[in-house]
Amino acid sequence: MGQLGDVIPVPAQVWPDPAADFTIGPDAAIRAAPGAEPVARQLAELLRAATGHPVPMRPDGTIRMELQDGHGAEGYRLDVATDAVTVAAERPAGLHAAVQTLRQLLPVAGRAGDVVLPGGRILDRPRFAYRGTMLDLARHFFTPDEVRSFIDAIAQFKINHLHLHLTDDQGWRLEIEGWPRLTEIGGGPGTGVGGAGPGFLTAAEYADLVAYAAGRFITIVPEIDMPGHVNAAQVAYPELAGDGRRVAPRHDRAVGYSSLDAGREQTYAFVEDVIRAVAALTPGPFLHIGGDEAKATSAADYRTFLHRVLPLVARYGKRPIGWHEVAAVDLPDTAVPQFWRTRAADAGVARAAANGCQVIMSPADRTYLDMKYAADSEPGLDWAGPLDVARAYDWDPATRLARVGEQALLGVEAPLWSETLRSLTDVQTMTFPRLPAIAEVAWSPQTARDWASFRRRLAAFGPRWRAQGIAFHRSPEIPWA
Ligand code: IFG
Repeated sequence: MGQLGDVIPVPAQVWPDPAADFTIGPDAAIRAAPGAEPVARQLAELLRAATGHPVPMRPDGTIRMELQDGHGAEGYRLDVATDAVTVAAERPAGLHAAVQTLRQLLPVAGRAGDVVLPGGRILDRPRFAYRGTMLDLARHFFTPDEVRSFIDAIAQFKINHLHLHLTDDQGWRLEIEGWPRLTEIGGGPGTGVGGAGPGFLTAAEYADLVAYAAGRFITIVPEIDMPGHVNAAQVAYPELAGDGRRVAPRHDRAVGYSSLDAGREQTYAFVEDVIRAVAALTPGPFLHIGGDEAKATSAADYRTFLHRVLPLVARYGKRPIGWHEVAAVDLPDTAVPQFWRTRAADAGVARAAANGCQVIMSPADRTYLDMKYAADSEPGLDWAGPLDVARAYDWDPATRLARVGEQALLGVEAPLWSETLRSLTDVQTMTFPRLPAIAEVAWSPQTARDWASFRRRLAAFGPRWRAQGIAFHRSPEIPWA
């Protein structure tokens, strides 16, 4: 049995009490307060799988789930005593966070009979509200089932946003009403890097992923990348290529060669149709408009484009997120620049932060999960240097970018670009174990974080991921159990 605090992300406050262990026996039952039932049912399933006991929901249950004020949107209190286990949170998301903590205290092997939970109290809440990862479906498409299994895996580490990179030069992966060729062609055979990534999400499949993620308290953030990274859209609709020239499909890894025409009204009719359709399918508050690497767009046209498009996102009820280049214009304070380069300072982002914008930190040298683990490892790119587990762990988002401090941070996101990925196994191997490191950076107090403790806690996940069928990189940095 692990210790009460042997959890990733490490909880904010832990008071172990070895005299207060709780045994989940054959008569264990769960009592859920009104509103706590859906998460209580998730806990019941986990306890049944771990013990083999029936663990029914009963009013006299000694495993209690309650809703009470004072814990913030995702915080919780967990009390393990000999006679009862009590989980208290202000919102169901906090109850769900407590369940992710509890499940890490359960034995890896299922149906283990009676299970002893380590006694004591945890008082926990996240440092940052936005704790995300990103899956690039454009360079290589992953099926709804593969995305659902990815959602299950990341939810265990209290990740609460999944950014889906749906469009790029090599592919368009979400069907848009009124623009069928975007996916008929942009999601058709031969699309993707190396042509190995065909496929697309129907509106219904996307809506199902949104619901599936919400059941695990994960908000989907859809990205339509523009004005650059649009070759797939232009192949499908040559009129979007400005001078109407026919555009050839692209399967290579180059970036920065395509641009919508900021001077044509047709561009904005297209963009508005897309934003309207994506916003209608997305209950979450954010819509990502990309904005990165617009090297084929003049600086003046880039600003013209943003001045037309940012208000469209607001008109359809969403907060715009953009890669940090969007900070070239004065952003509304509802807009969220996502910093992704490796530099130590960025004047645009600092200005946006000074003007009240919140920032998502995705410095490539610390968070890009498509970076190789080591110079000689496959798959992955290496332009931001190899990224091993220690580098993904050993940084502070509040001091990473000059003049962008704690108060300006919405949170942290670890993007996984798929140019070099060809399977769900590749996705899992690049994600685990680095995403748990970044999840702890995003959830836990900086003062509670410690590499020696983290690598020991991480080692326990080897058997857990094997039991779950999740591939992971057996980094030599970690003393795997
Ligand atoms: N930069 C590009 C991505 C991808 C990435 C691979 C951003 C915001 C390099 N843009 O990162 O499309 O190609 O590491």
